[in-house]
Amino acid sequence: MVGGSVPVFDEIILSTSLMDQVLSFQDVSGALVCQAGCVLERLSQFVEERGFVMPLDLGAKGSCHIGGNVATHAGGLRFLRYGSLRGTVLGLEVVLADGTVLNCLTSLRKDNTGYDLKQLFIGSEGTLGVITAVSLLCPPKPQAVNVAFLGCPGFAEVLQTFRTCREMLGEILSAFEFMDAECMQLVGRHLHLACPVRESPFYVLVETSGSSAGHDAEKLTAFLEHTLGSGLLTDGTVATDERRIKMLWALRERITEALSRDGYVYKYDLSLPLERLYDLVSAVRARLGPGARHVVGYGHLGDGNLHLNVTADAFSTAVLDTLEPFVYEWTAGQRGSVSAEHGLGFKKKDMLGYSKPPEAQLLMRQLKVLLDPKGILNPYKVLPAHA
Ligand code: 2HG
Ligand code: ZN
Repeated sequence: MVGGSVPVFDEIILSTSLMDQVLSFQDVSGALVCQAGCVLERLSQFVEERGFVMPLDLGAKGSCHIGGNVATHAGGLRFLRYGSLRGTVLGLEVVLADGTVLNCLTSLRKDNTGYDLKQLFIGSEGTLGVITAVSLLCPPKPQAVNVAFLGCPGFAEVLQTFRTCREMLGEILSAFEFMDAECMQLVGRHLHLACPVRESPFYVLVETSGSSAGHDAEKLTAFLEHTLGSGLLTDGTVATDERRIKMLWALRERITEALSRDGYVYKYDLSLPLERLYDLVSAVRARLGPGARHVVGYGHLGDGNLHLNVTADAFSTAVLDTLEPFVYEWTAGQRGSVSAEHGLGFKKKDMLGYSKPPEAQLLMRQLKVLLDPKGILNPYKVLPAHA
């Protein structure tokens, strides 16, 4: 997404793919300790066989490594329910730039003994140390999962549906994702996935995860009756079996893939106040006019995270200049974040100043110098060249 793991000049690449062992699993607490090269989907299978789930899930689960997930502080599709890796990671083993092995691989829920060092490495994108093992807390596997796929007549209704969802579904709400009509057209055209509801300007995917199927179904039915009756939705469908749940999730999870088949893609990943979240997509659409093939908005609405993507026939500096710095300035004007979940990597490092004040940037630089005085760890990434 941001080239965080892409070598650009003279880097040496470390692969952790042979470090793929689960080291321990505590089946009362759900604490999993594993090596950094474990593939997320394999860990999911491992803990699910034992009645738990991984606290994170994302489209790349079949190939991404847990060490990379933690190093990049991946967000993904379960964030709304289980929170960030900053909360679910219990401990880390990290190799520092001078070769010191920092063993903070605890599985304790509580450890208030001074600075929480593991937090430095979560989201550092490999610039402060190499994560070699991870301890994290897995929640119990929900007994009942339902997915509702809904059509909404406008973005105001998407927001109102989210409010109603939180009020009426409460603790069983586990994901609230949205996509606009252009996303649906693209997954239809490039991936041949059919829209399961009546064509609408917006679509919402609501997932519930709870401990009692009957109770959850009752709540979901009441929610759907209310929202359909009050004009918040144009249409809706519900899936309770795994195959159909996967099919509905694919419409949302595979948008990135559909976009990449559409042409050159300009990608933005922003945190914005919910009320203004889609205004940026409309503003960009108006600015670009026929200069773009598609301007789409989708993302983790429940987390205030917009994925704004623009496709065009090919890369052009004219389109880029229309997009930037406009998108970043607009976001900073809302006190948003220019990278909600994808990090800074190589492509976004010079945008840091839009989301962090100079004092914070300086402290980041000082930490980098302290931990990596020779600048050998993922060089050219995260920190702006000039800071
Ligand atoms: C998602 O939520 C990913 O699907 C990718 O974070 C977003 O491609 C993107 O812009
Ligand atoms: Zn995302």
